Amino acid sequence: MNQRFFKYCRLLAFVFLTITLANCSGGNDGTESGGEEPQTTEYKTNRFSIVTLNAKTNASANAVYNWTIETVSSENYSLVNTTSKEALFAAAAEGTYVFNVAITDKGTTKNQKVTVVVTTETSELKSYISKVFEFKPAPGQFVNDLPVANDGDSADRILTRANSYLAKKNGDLISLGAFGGYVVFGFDHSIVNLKGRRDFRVLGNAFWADANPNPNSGLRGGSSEAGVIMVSYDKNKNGLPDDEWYEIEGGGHKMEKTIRNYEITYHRPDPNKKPVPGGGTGTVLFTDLEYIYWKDNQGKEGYLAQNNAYNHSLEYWPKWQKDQATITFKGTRLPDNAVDESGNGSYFVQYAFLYGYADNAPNNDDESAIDIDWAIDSSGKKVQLPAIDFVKVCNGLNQQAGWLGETSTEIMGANDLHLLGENIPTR
Ligand SMILES: [Ca+2]
Ligand SMILES: [Ca+2]
Ligand SMILES: [Ca+2]
Ligand SMILES: [Ca+2]
Repeated sequence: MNQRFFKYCRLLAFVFLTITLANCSGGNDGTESGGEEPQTTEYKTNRFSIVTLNAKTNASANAVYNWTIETVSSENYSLVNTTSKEALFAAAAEGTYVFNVAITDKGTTKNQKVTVVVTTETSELKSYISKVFEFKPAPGQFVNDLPVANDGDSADRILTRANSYLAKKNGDLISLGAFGGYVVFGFDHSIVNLKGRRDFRVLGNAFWADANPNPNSGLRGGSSEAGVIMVSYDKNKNGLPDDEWYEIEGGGHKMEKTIRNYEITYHRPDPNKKPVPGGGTGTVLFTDLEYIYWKDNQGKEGYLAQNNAYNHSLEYWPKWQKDQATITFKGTRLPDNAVDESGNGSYFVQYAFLYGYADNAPNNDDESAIDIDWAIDSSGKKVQLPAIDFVKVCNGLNQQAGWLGETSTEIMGANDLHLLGENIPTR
């Protein structure tokens, strides 16, 4: 075959490839323009989606990479892994984002431009939860009520119900029960980690006390039932929350009494056991002080007490788990935060941790908003995430607060602050 003809074929193939890729709007594939060692790579994507930017090179495994900003049309983007061959990018605003990647290999440095063209998505995105993937509350007062569980309900039916409570604009409360109970949910897009700003908020029913008997406490408190928040992004791109989780390190994480890798096992109450009734406060009486036995991995044991408050069922064990003799949960346990400020058991104040949890500060308080930059890995090291797709909330408190019963995180939704146009600086 003659060389010119061969060159012509290659050119044709290249033109065809370019047209095909250019037609793939919204795709995440890079299109190369250049010869064997490409100088410019262009990516096209939508807002609120994570793209892996790849330095196209034949450099050796020892090559060193350094991604820097060339020109960006807005600050509403995130670029992480900037010293790797592959960087991760996500933007909350349309525009053109140009980066330079310097590749140093065997003593020489080559520069390459990587351009990302971000366009607005074609279908409207929801600022709120799109799907609940898992709902596993620990036993508790409001389990079987929030959401409603009936005898004979299957775990699948309860998950569907949890979806009907949370996956909408104005959600309804669900309770995570005692320590460790959790829920996992996701969004129809990635929540971008914007620099210097908080990115999302988990909605709960926390409120500040308006009549703390101790006006000198100097701390904010009321009903604060901190749920520890974990985040992840869909690294394996299968749409499921089966990727690595990173915990949001809130104010309580830095307190001395916080216990990492706390583990607790609850034992299903024997329906024939003799209740151990106790006193109470006002109209709320303890019908069984030794209702649900628990044992933890710190050598401690105790009971969830049963009370007869009018607003919940007397059955604390999840009805859809009636065949399970025990339920075990693991996670970070925060220090107890409930203080009997009345001195006679009538008025407990649950003091809020400074920041970084669910159901800890009221929904209209900036301290209920979370910066993805607070994420840490399992060894406690800070991680850089471009955006997140999934959130897990676990009750972080193992505490009985007198007649209020066990402390239980409630949640009623979550919001992407960027999609809502809320601009809350980080701390
Ligand atoms: Ca952020
Ligand atoms: Ca996944
Ligand atoms: Ca609660
Ligand atoms: Ca609550």
